[in-house]
Amino acid sequence: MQTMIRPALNILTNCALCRLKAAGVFAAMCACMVPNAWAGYDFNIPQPGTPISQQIYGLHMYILFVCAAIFVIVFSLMFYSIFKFRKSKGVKPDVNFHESTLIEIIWTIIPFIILIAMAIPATKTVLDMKDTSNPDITVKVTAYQWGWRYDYSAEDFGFYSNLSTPWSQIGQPGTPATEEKGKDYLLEVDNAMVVPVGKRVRLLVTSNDVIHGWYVPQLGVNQYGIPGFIKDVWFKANEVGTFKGQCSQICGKLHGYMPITVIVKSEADYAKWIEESKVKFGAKPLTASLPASASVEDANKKFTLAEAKEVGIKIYAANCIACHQTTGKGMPGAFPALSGSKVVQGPIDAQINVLLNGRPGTAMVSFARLSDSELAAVITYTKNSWDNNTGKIVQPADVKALRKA
Ligand code: HEC
Ligand SMILES: [Cu+2]
Repeated sequence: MQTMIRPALNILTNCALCRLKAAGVFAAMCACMVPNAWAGYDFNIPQPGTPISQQIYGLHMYILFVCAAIFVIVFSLMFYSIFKFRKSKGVKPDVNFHESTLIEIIWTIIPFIILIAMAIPATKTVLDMKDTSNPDITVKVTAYQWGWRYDYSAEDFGFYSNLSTPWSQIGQPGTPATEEKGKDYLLEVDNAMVVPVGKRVRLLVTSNDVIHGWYVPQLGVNQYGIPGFIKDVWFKANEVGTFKGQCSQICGKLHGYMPITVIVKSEADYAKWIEESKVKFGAKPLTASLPASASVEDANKKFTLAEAKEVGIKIYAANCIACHQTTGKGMPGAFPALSGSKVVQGPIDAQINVLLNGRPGTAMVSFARLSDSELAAVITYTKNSWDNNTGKIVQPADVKALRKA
């Protein structure tokens, strides 16, 4: 073995080209450390925005410091001993530590103290995180594949919050992205959650289908949403601002496409937002099981074809595109094409029923949670797009009639 390694080593250390290469690699490594090359990257966890995340941040720094100190002390001692007392210098051990009770006691007690010193503040923070008492406002958060719903039950309204990054930035299989990715790519939503600054906000987190996670790092919240259970968690934002997060569980095909945006407003702005939202969201059904409240206003609306298509394409983009695709061609074997579909080209009622009830046992779930006018618009859109030219317009009243039945 030795005879083989020696010559190889000689070639390596003597070869000028190799040395040049090594120098190049080293230079490249140095270049990476120039701050410019790293602009836009953060090395630490994000700046805290709540007292809890402040505590988490503090714990992170404290424990990192303890680990770094242990690392430096242990490795310096080790390398010092290895170097200073190496065999080639002819050093002979004059002390023997084998079976030393004193040493064993010391190396048990010191780590014990270190662990306790880390466990006490960590436990305190965990207890604070779980203390959801005395909330100022409560918001119910329902996760579903793939978006969020926020219910401000005390104010009698709720709304869905979906990804709003356009598909032209994301692209799809067979359809590459046509637009530059924006600054908040995959972190933008249509309707953000809004809370008042300096108030204890309690979240009741649950899920409509699979396990999701409501995760906003700067608010110090990462809470499972589990179907059939309601978990509570809280935060209190220090300052007004916008906080971004994402679902933290791998919850299916589009798990990376369910961002969270929380906007913290001053108390006056929050009160204004509540009033506006009552008007904007109040008329919609609260949950899929309460379709009766689908608004009366909707039912009186009469769409023209152009109007319905204009609204419909937005509803389609937010709710259907992931499976049936922009092209309406779906994905063979998994999601049927709507373009050319007999159901879509066929009678209005049959298609409304598919949307209201879903197809049990398949990925096509009920979309009864959309309002009458939203469903009317999206159905009209599918009936008059791609290869479908039925000219049929579905009106909110048509949806309402079948919803009641
Ligand atoms: C999670 C994936 C998914 C989403 C999102 C989805 N669908 Fe579907 N859809 C399906 C699947 C799967 C079927 C086929 C069900 C079956 O096997 O009968 C289907 C069937 C349909 C059909 C019947 C087509 C036919 O020819 O039988 C229509 C119409 C339809 N979807 C419309 C929509 C609309 C409109 C939306 C948006 C509001 C939507 N779907 C959202 C997966 C989805
Ligand atoms: Cu999720």
